[in-house]
Amino acid sequence: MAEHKSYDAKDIQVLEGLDAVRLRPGMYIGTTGPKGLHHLIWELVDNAIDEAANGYCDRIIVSLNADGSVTVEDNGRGIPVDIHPTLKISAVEVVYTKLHAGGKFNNENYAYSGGLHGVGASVVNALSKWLVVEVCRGGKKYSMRFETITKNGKVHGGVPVAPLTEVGKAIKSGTKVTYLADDTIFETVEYEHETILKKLRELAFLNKGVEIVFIDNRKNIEESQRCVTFKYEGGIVDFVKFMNESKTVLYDKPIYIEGERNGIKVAVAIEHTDSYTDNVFSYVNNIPTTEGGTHEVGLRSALTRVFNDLARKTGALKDKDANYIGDDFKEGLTAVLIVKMKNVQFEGQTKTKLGNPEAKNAVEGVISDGLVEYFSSNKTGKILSQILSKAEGAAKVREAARKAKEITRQKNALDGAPLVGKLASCTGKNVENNELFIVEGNSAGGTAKQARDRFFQAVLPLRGKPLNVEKKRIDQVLQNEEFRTIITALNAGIGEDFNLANLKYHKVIILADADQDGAHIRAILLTFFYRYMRELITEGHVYIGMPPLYKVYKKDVEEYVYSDNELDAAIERVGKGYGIQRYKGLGEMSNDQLWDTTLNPDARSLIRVSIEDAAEAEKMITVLMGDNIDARKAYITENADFNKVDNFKPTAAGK
Ligand code: 0RA
Repeated sequence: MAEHKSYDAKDIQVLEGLDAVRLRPGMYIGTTGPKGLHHLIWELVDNAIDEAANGYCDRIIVSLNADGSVTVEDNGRGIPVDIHPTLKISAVEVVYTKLHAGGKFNNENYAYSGGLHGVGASVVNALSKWLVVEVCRGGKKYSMRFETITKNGKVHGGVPVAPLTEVGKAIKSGTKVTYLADDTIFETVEYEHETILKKLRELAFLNKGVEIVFIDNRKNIEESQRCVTFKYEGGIVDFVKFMNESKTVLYDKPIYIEGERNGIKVAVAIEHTDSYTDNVFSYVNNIPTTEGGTHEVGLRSALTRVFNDLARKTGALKDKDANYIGDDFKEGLTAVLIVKMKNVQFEGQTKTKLGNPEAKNAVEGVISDGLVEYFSSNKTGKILSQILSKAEGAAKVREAARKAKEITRQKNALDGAPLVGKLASCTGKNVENNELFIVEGNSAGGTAKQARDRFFQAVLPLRGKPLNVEKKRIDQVLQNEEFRTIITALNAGIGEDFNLANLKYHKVIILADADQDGAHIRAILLTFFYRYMRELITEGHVYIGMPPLYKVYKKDVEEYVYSDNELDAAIERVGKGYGIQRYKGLGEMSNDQLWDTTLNPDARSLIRVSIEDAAEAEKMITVLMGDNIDARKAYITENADFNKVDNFKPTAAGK
């Protein structure tokens, strides 16, 4: 390799920005865990997507290379190579060494970019051991390399090895970036195939017609998974169809509406199914808005207003009838909403909630007009009547549920008795410290009751599998004893009445066996929380307890092992003459063992459930328990090992 003549001191001063990134990576990419690592890819892909969104590029290739580096390549115009008038360095160099440099080269269209939330390619450079960019533009090919170097005992990230250099001719144009993430910065530099696959598929749905290729050339990847191409000419209409694959739809073709108001671009695809729950996904500038926000409020208002009007006009609602509410049209709704706008403000716990008030009116306006137009045709009458009768059913059940809830409330107030028998509550009164263990099975529940610290740990054993909430309406859920017990124990209500302020336990810990049944019970409980107590998850109160799978022991050493991957290492540590005990279920453990491994806050490991985990659990339940047998078979085959603890990725390891 060539000798690394870096720029002189003056240039390193210019690089102070990048050193700041290395000093506090969290400020720029959120975390140095797996999420932050993957953020590097999204940062570069965002830039390529911007180029595609402006119509200059229709193919993006993301490759995981065998040496651990990542390449992101596009066939856009190529990053400009001319010398910046004041900085006296090439535009390429500016892009990779200046924080937030992207804007300087922006034209008007470019400003919608997902890159708005992005901190730019320079952050990727700062956090890489090396980065090489190749640009093809104007018939020429250019290249530039950056490295993280040590100078006078100090580490500097992303230092140019030489200025941008012409290296040959080019027929087409485009940009190709390859970087190696710095393993001294990141907790792990292992990329997750599945995470990248999902995200790239999502981006392909959101950017119709753009071909996105994912190549995984790492050692352990099966031949059949090495190369995947996504390209959806139908965009979000295809996305909705994809999500409804395992469901029974009420009409064949999703309704698609797009338009622009006050500079805000809006597009939505909508399709109802016979399910009782909804799946609404929204994005702002390609960024998922998991917590919703003003644009979703606009969508809801449009649906409520237009469908109520149409119900009156067609006589589905009589003069004496009350209007439907938004939830009635949301039942069974699958929708993808995308908004593109400038000056985006994100709010909420995870900064995934759109705050801009102007987005509500724009979305509501575009979608209302679109729906009115769509249903003014005489060809759409049947679709309308399907939607209206679905809403009518929802409204009836809403009323029934209200009554059922009233009964439940009265019942709970009257006979706490059966509950007291099951729930072993704790004596401490500080709800912030208190923990509720929801334990699979009576026998494990009994052990947990014996083993726990009664001061702050309560135990609720579940007898069998709780009712599968898929395909159940809220009134049926409320009649199920297991769920009633959970609702009563948590004390915070359910659905619209859910109020976190009344929560009795700030940690709700699901404790199930590490087998298929246990995974199923976990998924059912998560789906229940996701649907009826979502805040419990978004506010970080739900955890998965991790019982050990094995104990490796010898005379006076013993080591507990929580995943198959760790077993070999533990055996090695314990050394010759070891024995192994395998725990098939929680019920096999003694009081002391359960305390030492799973209950004791100083020793146990908990996984905090994120909203993404819960959504994933719901999806698993929908597919596994839903109507579509083929989809179910396919899912089971693809995800045969649905015990994997990492279905529930740790977002914050709790103690
Ligand atoms: C600004 C202006 C121009 C190209 C780009 C940005 C650009 C940036 C990236 C980042 C990754 N791939 C990219 N492709 C293009 C070109 C302006 C012009 O040609 O006039």
